[in-house]
Amino acid sequence: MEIESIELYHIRMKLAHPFETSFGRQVYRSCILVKVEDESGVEGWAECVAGRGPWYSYETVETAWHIIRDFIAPLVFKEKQVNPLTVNRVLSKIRGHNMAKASVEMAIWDAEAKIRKQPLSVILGGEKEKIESGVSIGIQKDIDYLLKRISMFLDQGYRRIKLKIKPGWDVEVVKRVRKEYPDIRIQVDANAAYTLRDLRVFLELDKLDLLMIEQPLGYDDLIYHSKLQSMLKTPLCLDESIKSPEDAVKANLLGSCRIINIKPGRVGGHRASLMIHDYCTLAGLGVWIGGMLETGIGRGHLVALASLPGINYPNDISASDRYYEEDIVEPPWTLNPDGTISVPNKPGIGIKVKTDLVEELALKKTVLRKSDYT
Ligand code: OSB
Ligand code: MG
Repeated sequence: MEIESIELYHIRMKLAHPFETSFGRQVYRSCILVKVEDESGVEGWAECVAGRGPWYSYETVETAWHIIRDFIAPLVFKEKQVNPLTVNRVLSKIRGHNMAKASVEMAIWDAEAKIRKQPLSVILGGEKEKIESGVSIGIQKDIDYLLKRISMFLDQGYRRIKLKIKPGWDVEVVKRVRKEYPDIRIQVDANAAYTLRDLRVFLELDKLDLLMIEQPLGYDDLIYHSKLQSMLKTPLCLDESIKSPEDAVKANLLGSCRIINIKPGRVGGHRASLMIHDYCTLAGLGVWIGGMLETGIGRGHLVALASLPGINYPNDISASDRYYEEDIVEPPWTLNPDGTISVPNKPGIGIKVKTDLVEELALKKTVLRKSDYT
């Protein structure tokens, strides 16, 4: 396809419930929606998951806007033809900024699937008709309130509970939850809040029959995670530390984790996600799809990836109403009573974007046209 225009919307949406992690508390979520259009008018949508501030990663809404407008768009417009497998090579000139690159790459995947009139899941190689849904629960004001939320999500059918932890909200909390629910699947996510000096915390968590401990140590680290993994029976799962397929290989060679959480935004898009998925399958690592509180657009991309055959743990892909009162897609994403989400069988990401609502939510909007750059 030939990309004629790239439209960007900076939107901000109020979360149905504030989301607190070790790196901060979010009441609103900001992101950039990306729409690409080809020469025949086919549209592809995706979402850039960089946040307001550089807390999860160094990228922000503002850096991503700048990188897309001033560097990614010109590189894409310069190509006579692009497709989801070649666009990565074009963008590899830009160092880092995976979230910015991923958003354009993923919009091109959606457009490609629509051109072929096939679901995105199918052109990615997905096979599952339903994906397993877990829920990620932020740090709460007290344990009783946390227990209430857990019981509500379990009633809805979610297949596993992920608890955010940080120093001061860890062993005691998780012990209490495990006592209340001896048999459910529980995992924890520290978002890099600890160091090896906190070994005692992890030795305690190791006794609680957790599915995994996600990103306990430094956001860039592989070495200390390898030391920690060798001292625990609970699998470590890396999130922040895995920024490319090569990082996944290094983590496996070093023994830094036994499971990888793939977020397409963090690794640079669907192509890199596929490579990590395939590598995990070959290497015998666990693998699942993580989330960044995406709107229904980003969620469509996550659902498609989660349909890949090697995904073997529940995903951080919950229903629309878990994140937002009103999602920007039609139909909204819903949870089946068995704790799964159905993979759409419509072309592309398989949902309709509520463009009026997107326009209404936009704090900033721009249309980049091929003709303006050449
Ligand atoms: O570490 O997985 C994380 C949300 C924002 C930033 C980082 C993370 C998360 C989540 C939410 O855990 C998962 C979801 O989107 O449901
Ligand atoms: Mg995480």
